[in-house]
Amino acid sequence: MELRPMSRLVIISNRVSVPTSDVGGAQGGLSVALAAALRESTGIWFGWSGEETAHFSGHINFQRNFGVTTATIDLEAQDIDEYYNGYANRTLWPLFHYRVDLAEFERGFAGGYERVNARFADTVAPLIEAEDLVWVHDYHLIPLGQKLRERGCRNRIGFFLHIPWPPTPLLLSLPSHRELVQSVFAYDVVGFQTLDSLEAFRDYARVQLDAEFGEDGSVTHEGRTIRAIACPIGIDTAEFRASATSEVALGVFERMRLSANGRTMIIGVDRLDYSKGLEERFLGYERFLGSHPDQHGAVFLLQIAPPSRADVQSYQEIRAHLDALSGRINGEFADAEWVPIRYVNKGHRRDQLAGMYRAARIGLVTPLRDGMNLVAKEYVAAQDPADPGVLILSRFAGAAEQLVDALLINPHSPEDMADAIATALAMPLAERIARWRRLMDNIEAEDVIWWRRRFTEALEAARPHPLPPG
Ligand code: ADQ
Repeated sequence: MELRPMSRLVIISNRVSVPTSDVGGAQGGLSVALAAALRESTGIWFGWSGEETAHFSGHINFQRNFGVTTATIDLEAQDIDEYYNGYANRTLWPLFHYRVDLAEFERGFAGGYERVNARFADTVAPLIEAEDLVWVHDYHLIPLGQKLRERGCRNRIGFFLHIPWPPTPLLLSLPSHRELVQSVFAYDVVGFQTLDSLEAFRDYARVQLDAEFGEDGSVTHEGRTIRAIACPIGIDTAEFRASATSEVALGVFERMRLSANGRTMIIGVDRLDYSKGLEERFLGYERFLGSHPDQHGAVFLLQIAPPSRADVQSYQEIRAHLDALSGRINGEFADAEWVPIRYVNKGHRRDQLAGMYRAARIGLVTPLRDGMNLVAKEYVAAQDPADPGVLILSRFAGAAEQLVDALLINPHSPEDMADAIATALAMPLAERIARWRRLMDNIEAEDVIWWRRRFTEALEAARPHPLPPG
C-alpha cells in the first residue's frame, strides 16, 4: 500500500460523539468511522457539547479519548432554541424532507442559525492549521464554510449533507434560500447521499443562480468553483457483521426466538421521527392483517422507536399518534395469546440490535424521505447467510439507489406494503439468498470506510483556496 503523509483532518458537526472502548455499545457506525479517520490523521472533532451555558464564552473543552481529540463548546439557551430546535429542526429538517407543511419560518430562528454558525467559526478558526483538511457535516452548519472564509480560512473545506437536498420548487419556500445556497459555494467539495439530491442541487444552481457546469462535477457561480458529488454513506460492515455474531447478539437472538414462540418476526428500527413513515408502516401492516386472516397469530411486528427531539411540537404529536394507532391496531386484532405490534420506545445497544435484526424474517424500512437510512444496511449485514431475511425498503430512502435487490415499495400505499409483506413471507429460500447476496455485495463494497475515503480524496484533490481579492 502506498504510504503518504496525510493531512490533518478537522471534522465539524453539530454534536460530537466521543469514542469509547465499548465496541458493542451505543455508538453508531458514523462516529466509529469518523473516529477511525481522526486516529489515522491526528485531527480533531469540533462541535456543540450538548450543554447549556448562561453566557457564551467561546471556551473550548478539549478531551482525548482512545486516540481522538474532541473539542466542544457550550451554547446559550437562546442558541439552542433558535439554532438547534428552531432553524435546524423546525425549518430545515421538515423542508428538506419535503414537509413544507411542518416547516416554520421565523426570523428569530434564521438569526439564531447565523449567530451560532458564526460562534462555531469564531471558536474553531484558531484551531485550524495551514494544511488541515476541514470537513463540515450536515444541515445545522451549511453556512459555516462561508463564515470560516470570512475569517481568513484558506484551507480546503468540504461539506457533506446527510439528509436529502430538496427539489427547487420546495427550496424556494425558504425565505433565505438564495443566501443559503450561495453560501455553499464557499466550500471546495460538496457531497450528497444520492444522485437524486445531487441533481436537485444542480437544478437549483442552474435555474436560480445561472451557474456553469464543468467536467468532473464542477459547478461555478460568481467566480467560485466547487465540486459537487454523490457520495452515499455506508455502515462499518465488517464491524456490524462481527457484532451480529457476538455473544451478546446471539444471546438476544436466542431470547427473541424463544419469545416469538414459533411466530415470524418483522422488525422496524427508527428514531421516532415523522420522516420515517411509522404511521404509514402501521397502516400498511394493519392492511396486511386485514387481508390475511390466516396470518393472525403467525406474525408480529417489533417496532423499536426511541423518542428524539422531544422539545419540538411535531415530534410530540407524532408520538401521540403512534401510541394511539398501535393501541387501535392491537385492540382490533390481538387475542389473549397474541399481540400483533410490540411497540418499544427505547434505545438499544448496537450488538443487541444486531441480534434482533438477525432474528427477524423481514426488515421493514419505510421512510417517506430519508437521506440514506443506515438501518436498511444494518439489517442486511446482520443476516445469517444461510437463512437471510428479506428487506422491504421505501423507494424514497436514499439507500434505494444502491439496494435495488430489496423489495422496493411506495410507503404511502398501504396495499403496496401489505403485498410486499406477503411476498416476503412467501419468498423461497433460494431467492432470499440470491437477493441477500447482491445486497451484501453492495454493502460490503460501499461501506463507511469507502465513503470516507471517497470524500476525503475528493477534498485532498481540490486546490487550496485563493486569497480573497483586494
Ligand atoms: P438518522 O435519521 O438518525 O440519520 P439512520 O440512517 O437510520 O437515520 O441512522 C440511525 C442510526 O441510529 C442507525 O445506526 C441505527 O442503528 C441507530 N438506531 C436507531 N434506532 C435505534 C435504537 N432504538 N437503539 C439504538 N440505535 C438505534 C441521518 C439521516 C439518514 C442518514 C444518516 C447518516 O437522516 O438518512 O442515513 O444520518 O448519514
